[in-house]
Parts: sequence; C-alpha cells; structure tokens
Amino acid sequence: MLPVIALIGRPNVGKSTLFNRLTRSRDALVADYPGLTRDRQYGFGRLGPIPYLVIDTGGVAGGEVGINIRMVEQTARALEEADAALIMVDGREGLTAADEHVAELARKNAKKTWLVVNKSEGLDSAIAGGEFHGLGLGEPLAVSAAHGDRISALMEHVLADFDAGQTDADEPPLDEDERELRIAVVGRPNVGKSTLINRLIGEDRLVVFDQPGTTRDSVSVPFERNDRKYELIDTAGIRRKSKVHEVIEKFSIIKALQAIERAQVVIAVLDAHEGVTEQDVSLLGLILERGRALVVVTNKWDGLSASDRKHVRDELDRRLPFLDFAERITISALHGTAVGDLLPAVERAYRAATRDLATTALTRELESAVTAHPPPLVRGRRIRLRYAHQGGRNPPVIVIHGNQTEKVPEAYRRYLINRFRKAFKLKGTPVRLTFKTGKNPYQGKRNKLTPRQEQKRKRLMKRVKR
Ligand SMILES: Nc1nc2c(ncn2[C@@H]2O[C@H](COP(=O)(O)OP(=O)(O)OP(=O)(O)O)[C@@H](O)[C@H]2O)c(=O)[nH]1
Ligand SMILES: [Mg+2]
Repeated sequence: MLPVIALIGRPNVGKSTLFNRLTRSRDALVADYPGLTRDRQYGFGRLGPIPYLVIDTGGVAGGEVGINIRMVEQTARALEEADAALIMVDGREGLTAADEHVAELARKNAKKTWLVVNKSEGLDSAIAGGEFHGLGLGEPLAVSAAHGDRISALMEHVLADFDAGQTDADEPPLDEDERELRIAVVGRPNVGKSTLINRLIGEDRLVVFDQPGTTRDSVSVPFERNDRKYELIDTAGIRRKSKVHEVIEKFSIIKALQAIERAQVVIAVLDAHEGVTEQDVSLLGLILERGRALVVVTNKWDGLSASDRKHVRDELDRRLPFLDFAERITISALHGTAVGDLLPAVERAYRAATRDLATTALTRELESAVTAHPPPLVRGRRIRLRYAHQGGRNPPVIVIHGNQTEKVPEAYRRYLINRFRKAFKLKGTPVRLTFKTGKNPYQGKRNKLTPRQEQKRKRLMKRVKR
C-alpha cells in the first residue's frame, strides 16, 4: 500500500501549493484537459524515495475567527485516512491561534506528524522555525512550496519510515501464463460494483466478506477463466448476493486509489441512471493520471429508453473527452447482459498497455506524422522532432527527441499521441509522450557503446538526417 500523506493547516499557509508540487508528474501527462485537475483533493505523487498518495484539505481556521465545522470534519477525515500528517504553518506570518488549534487536532488524530514551516524562502531554517517549537509537533522543517526549496529533503524525512512495498504493477509479468492479471473495480457507491463482481466470478462461488474496520482496505478475489488467472480487487466489499442490499458502502477515494495502484487494469463503473457525476470525473481523472489501462463500464443499461441511452452516451462524450482512449461497454450487471464482453476488453487494454514498441517503427511513424502535418514555427524557427523510442510500459511512454520540444503545443502533442495510438493499436491505455531537446543522448557516451550499438547508432542517425 502506498503511504498516505495529509496536508493540513489554517487557510492560506500554502497547502494547495505544496500539493501541486508533490503530485506534479515527472512524465508529461497524457493531456491537459481543463477542469480535470482543478480543486483536486487527492493525488498520486512521486518525489523522494517512494511513491505515495497526498490529501489536500481546506484550511481550518480557529481562535477568534471561530471554527468552520465542515473544514474540521474534512481535516479529521483526512487524518483518519492518512498515515502521516504534514501540519503546515506560515513562516512569514508567524504563529497564530489557528495554528494552535490545528496542532491540537493533529496531536489528537494523526498517526504521525511533521511540522512544516512554509514560505521560508530566504529565511534561515532556525529563524523560520523558532517560534513554532511550542506547538509540540517536533522539529520544524522550513520549506518553500512555491519555490520548491527543501521539498525533496522534507519528503526524504517523511517517507523514510515507509517501504516501497510490493508495487509491481508497472513491471511486466515474469511469465504471462503464470501470473494473474490484477483488475481493480472502482466507482461510486451503488453503481453496482458488487453485483458486477458476483456476475464475473460466478454466483455460487465462495464469496469474501468485507472486513469491518478500516475504510482503506479492499478485498482481493482470485478466480480463473479460460485457463487464465485473474485477481479482482474490489473496493466495495463483496457479499453474498442476498446480502448485497444490506450493505451501506463506505466510499473512500483512498481505497480506490490504493486499488488502482495495485491493479494492472481498471474497470471503472458508472451508473446510467445517475449519469456522470463530479466524483466520477475526479476518480477517472486520477486513473488517467496514474496511467492505468482502463475499461469504462456503464451499468444499469437495462430499462432505459432509446432517448435516455443517447443522452447518457452524449454525456459521456461531453464530460469525459480525456477518456477517448478507453473502450466503453454498456452492461446490465443485474441481468448479466454484456458482462461477458468485459474480460476480453480488459485483456485488450492490458496487451496494449504492455506492448513493445520498436524504435525504428516509432521513428518511422513520427516521421510520417511530421511530414503529413509539420509542427509549428516558433519565432521563425521550426520545431524539429527527430526520432522516438519507447521509455516505458504500462502505460507506454514514448520519448521524442528533437529541438525546441518544450514549445510543442498541446494540440500537436495530442495529434502525435493519436497517430501513435492508431499505428500501434494502443486502445485502452493512456499513452505518455515525453520530449527531449538538444543533445544527442549518445553523445559523450560514445566510448561506452559496443560496436553493434555503434553501428545501430550510425544507422539511426542516417535515417534521422534524411
Ligand atoms: N512566498 C511564498 N508564498 C507561498 C508559498 N507557498 C504558497 N504561497 C502563496 O500563499 C498563498 C496561499 O497558498 P495556497 O496554496 O492556496 O494555500 P492553502 O493553504 O491551500 O489555502 P486554503 O486552501 O485556503 O486553506 C498563495 O498566494 C500562494 O502563492 C511559499 O512557499 N512562499
Ligand atoms: Mg487550498
């Protein structure tokens, strides 16, 4: 499981600024769709030794200002879900009554605390931290979220107690036949996840009972179909069919994110009767951000009129344009309609996500894309895209080398992704493009190349120059 870090503090101390820094993906993201990352509260992060999840919260005021109950509740919930809390204070404004209030909340509810003195750029660590010792949260750590000062050092401290655990979802299986395919089933409460899972594994199979207690644990259900091993990661808790209705599901984004992390493919379930809600959009955005192969399932398709169905389809197009890469399947988990289409779609998505892409083929496709539709001029100079190679699997990362690549417009990036997607049949998986400008990466390393590699390099450079 990924460590979960909550950011708490009074308003305006810089929680969201730090959140953005901690969750900023190092790879260029699939695409920048407006609205997708606005006001996000949860995020995947990778800065420092191991990956983690971060929760941003609204600021808790206190003291004379009075206490906003909703904010306190939100913060208490975050502390409950988190393994560690970063209590943020403002090094420029100094200690306030609200800080005392937040500290008390943290001392009571947090499993582990770190005191972060933000806005400390240009301030000596000892001076910035001095007055905050009294909060009883240990040694103050001075940072600047806005400028990025000492953030890596902070995360080294915070993450030192956690280990990377078994996060092998990114790795290709050692033996495709031996290893099970891990599938997370996620979605809002009541969309029909449990009914769907019961359908998938067979009605009379021994079912696992949800462990009462934490909101973070998901249940894992191994099963086999057509000599293929699967593991379903259920975030709802599985019941005997007769008991499904007795369950009031506790929805936790953290639980869903942990399941997404462990899975190789995600089945995201929507409810045709409810349409696409805000919560759906943010959950789907996080699946994309994590780069997981995805099948989008719209459940409760039975009993809808033709015009209702059209309405739902249109809404999916309109609200989820960033998911145009994923296969969409409409089902009725209740009646079992089209449930049989699911595992084949999952397999297709997984194969696409783990496909090997040859450098020559990628470069050829890049060249033909550029010929058909050249990148724009930037201040009179054309952006040059010279060659491409694969930088990762699940999701596929395509690295493009060239000049002025930082100027490639978003629309052109999408054009390239679509070209690669078509050419290499990458339906079902996000695709990441990363650009590298400037020097030939082989330069300076030339004496380290074997003769065969050297030959390959020469051939490649020749192609590229043409
Ligand atoms: N100088 C300086 N300003 C910062 C730093 N971090 C954040 N700020 C600024 O402080 C202001 C508040 O930042 P936010 O990140 O929105 O603060 P917040 O804690 O999320 O606020 P609420 O969500 O309202 O509780 C913004 O104007 C930021 O630009 C920093 O390290 N140094
Ligand atoms: Mg904020």
